[in-house]
Amino acid sequence: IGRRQSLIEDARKGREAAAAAAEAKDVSELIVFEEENGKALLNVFFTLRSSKIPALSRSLKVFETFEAKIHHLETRQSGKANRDQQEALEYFVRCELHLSDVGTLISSIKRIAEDVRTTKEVKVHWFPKQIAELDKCHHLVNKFDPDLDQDHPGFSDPVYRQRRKMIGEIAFRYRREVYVTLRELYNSHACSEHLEAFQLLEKHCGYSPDNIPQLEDVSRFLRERTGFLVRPVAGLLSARDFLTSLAFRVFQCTQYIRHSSSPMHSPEPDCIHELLGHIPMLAGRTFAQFSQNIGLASLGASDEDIEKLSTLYWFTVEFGLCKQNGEIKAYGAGLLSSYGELVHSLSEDPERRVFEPDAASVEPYQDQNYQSVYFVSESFLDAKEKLRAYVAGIKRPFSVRYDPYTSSVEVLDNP
Ligand code: HBI
Ligand code: NLE
Ligand code: FE
Repeated sequence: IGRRQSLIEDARKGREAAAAAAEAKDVSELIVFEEENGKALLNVFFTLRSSKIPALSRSLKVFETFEAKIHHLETRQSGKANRDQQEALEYFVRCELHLSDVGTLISSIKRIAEDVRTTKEVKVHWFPKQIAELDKCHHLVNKFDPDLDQDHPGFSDPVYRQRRKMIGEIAFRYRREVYVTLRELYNSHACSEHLEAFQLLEKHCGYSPDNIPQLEDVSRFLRERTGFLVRPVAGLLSARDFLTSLAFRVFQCTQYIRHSSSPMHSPEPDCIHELLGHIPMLAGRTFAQFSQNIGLASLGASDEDIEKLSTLYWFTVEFGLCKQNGEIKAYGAGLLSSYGELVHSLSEDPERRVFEPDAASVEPYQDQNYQSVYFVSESFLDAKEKLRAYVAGIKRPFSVRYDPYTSSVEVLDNP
């Protein structure tokens, strides 16, 4: 409360000073927003019509009274006559003083001197104009830093100090850390479709280390690229419900962010996973079609087939690898959102097999840690073709067709 009152007081003084400065003629003002202080740089020009010595010292006394720091003091010919018919001197003082003292200093000088002119540069402390800019207000006061303050109760406790340091670093780096680390890794680890879309997302959708993009913007972007829409979801859906929405080119996006103690891997989907992993991939035509086809195959399918389709989804859309120009790259969203697993998937450690839906759909998997097996597709077209052949083998007493004009599914009876 004390701090707030003093801010209100500062603001009041500031307004009064501004009003006083406006009254003083010839004040040209340049406001410079910067991050240091609320000081003004003031240039004062005046003449003293009486050539008696005390006139100058009296005027300098004014600067002293306001604790103005004099940067420059110059005496020069003014071209005007003083009362003794001698040429008057003009004085030029450049000083730094508190913003709220500017007005009063100028009026005090005016009482003693003549032809007073002033120009000033106002240094105003930068402040955020939008709530998102609060992220720039991250300067810590190290008054109670247990590493620096010998009186701190934890100063002699190294374990406590280590823990404090770690918590502090996490708070600083979280979010930025994941984005910046992943973005760097994409160059060598991500497939070309992901890299290409990611550039567009940075350009058009607010993707950046300091910003979490809005679903609205992302959804608009995807609609223009592949007709996919994103909708918010509170958490994990049943596999059937999740796959169903894919049939309509709707992607369900979680809204929360992973715990900051484990930035490199999250066992569950979070907004980092959706935004950095899935969204760029859904901007590609063939991949979008592949995803929708898994969804269409799931409509009305038996529980066993849902299980297989969601395993297929797991080893492709979530953890798939593919060949590109003789190299293996990641296209699975679970890899592209986890810098721990992205590196692991292309390292020596895991096993990599050629993608075959019959095998991939029954391969056991766990969702707590990095995978031990990945499937490598020749290309998205190849994966799509293999999926088509696999889906043709699923028995359903009907078939479905998606009508993009009406965003609806037509059910066709099988004879
Ligand atoms: N729900 N919200 C959400 N996000 C997913 O990625 C997701 C899901 N439910 C099930 C699921 N994934 C997996 O079973 C997929 O293999 C289908
Ligand atoms: N492991 C992934 C990540 O850390 O981003 C999320 C996987 C969600 C299925
Ligand atoms: Fe996912």
